[in-house]
Amino acid sequence: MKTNLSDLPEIGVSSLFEQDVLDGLMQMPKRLQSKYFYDETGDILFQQIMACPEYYLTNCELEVFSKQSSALAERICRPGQSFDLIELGAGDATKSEYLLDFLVRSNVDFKYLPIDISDNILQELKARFNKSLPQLVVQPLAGEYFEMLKVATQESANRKVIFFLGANIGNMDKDQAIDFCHTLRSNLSPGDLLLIGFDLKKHPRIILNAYDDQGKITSKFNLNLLARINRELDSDFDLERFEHYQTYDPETGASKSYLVSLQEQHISIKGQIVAFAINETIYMEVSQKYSIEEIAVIAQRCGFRAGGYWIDSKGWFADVCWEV
Ligand code: AVJ
Repeated sequence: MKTNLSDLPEIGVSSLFEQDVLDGLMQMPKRLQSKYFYDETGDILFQQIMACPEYYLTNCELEVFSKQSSALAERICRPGQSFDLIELGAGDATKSEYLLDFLVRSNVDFKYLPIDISDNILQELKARFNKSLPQLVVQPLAGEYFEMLKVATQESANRKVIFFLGANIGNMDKDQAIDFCHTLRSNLSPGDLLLIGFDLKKHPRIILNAYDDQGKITSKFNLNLLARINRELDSDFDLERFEHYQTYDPETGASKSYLVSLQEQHISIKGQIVAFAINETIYMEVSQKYSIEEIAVIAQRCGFRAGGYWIDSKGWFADVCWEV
């Protein structure tokens, strides 16, 4: 049994989660960080989102991986050279599974290192792969992307292939995405590869609907962060008094989610009082959309060489390969 620092009973010390929550709710305008969505309930809700008819992203990327796995494999492998396949934000790895399966069946020599903030989902993933792909070496790393990437790098000198799929990069705004890719670049060596999944700009209504589903799962997903704060930071949010509100701006490509306070209210979190005005918002998450041209600019600015891209048949989602 692995213990997280945040699980330990505190002795006057506050967890990073507590600091980030209080910090964000003291800001004007208020905000919370979307990386905290993924507790046990959040993982389940996100899996339900991926199964929503409106949430096209997963199916589009699945199509790329299922129909073009041999082309992807060819791009990734070097004859006679083993490598480490490191997946950032692996989640349940439904997309990469196709390729992993293909690589294993082609007797490619590689190790799979999934990195995720959720230790819970990684344990599930490992158990599943041990059964379905017993020959695959899986070494899960639970934690923040760059901390875990350092751990992975210290342990082996193999060529690295980094996967950052599922439009996880969309949870950063454009400037943060560029910083992130820059940092990634500086952690890689010549010969290493990066494969990133970008959600593309498309009809604004399709994007808005993907984050404002009829079944209200996205709303539950957002509200679950308040429930998590209630559970872990003994606060008293009443989820009925907040409402999910989604926007999409076709000019910037940013789809943002908010929770709106439906009344004036005071919330106590770890003994601190946070005041909400009626209609005051908490900015929860950005899901940034890109054009192929914008993606090419990011690669160039971060010092990567473009190494091809794969797009689904609708033209809605791109997996892009960059070389160091
Ligand atoms: C996991 C970041 C790709 O932004 O599309 C889905 C998260 N939030 N619905 C996304 C999410 C609301 C998702 N990513």
